[in-house]
Amino acid sequence: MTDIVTGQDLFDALDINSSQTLSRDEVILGLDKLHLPHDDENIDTLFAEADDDNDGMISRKEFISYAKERTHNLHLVRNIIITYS
Ligand SMILES: [Ca+2]
Repeated sequence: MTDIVTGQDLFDALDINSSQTLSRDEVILGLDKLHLPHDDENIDTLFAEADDDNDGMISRKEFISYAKERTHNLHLVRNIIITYS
């Protein structure tokens, strides 16, 4: 495994039905699948920060833009995934 997890990788892991958009339920299911802790506040924050057009879905473009701004946090998520997988 490499030391780099990209926003694309995380989007693909969360996009369970490969629709190229993430719904709130899909994000929750994806985080559950990855055994990542989350709560309503986390999800609210994610959508408030990432859903730029406020359509209730996070597109790949929105997610990648969000992820690029938060590379450090992605590395933390990656470490959590490795630790608990
Ligand atoms: Ca959106």
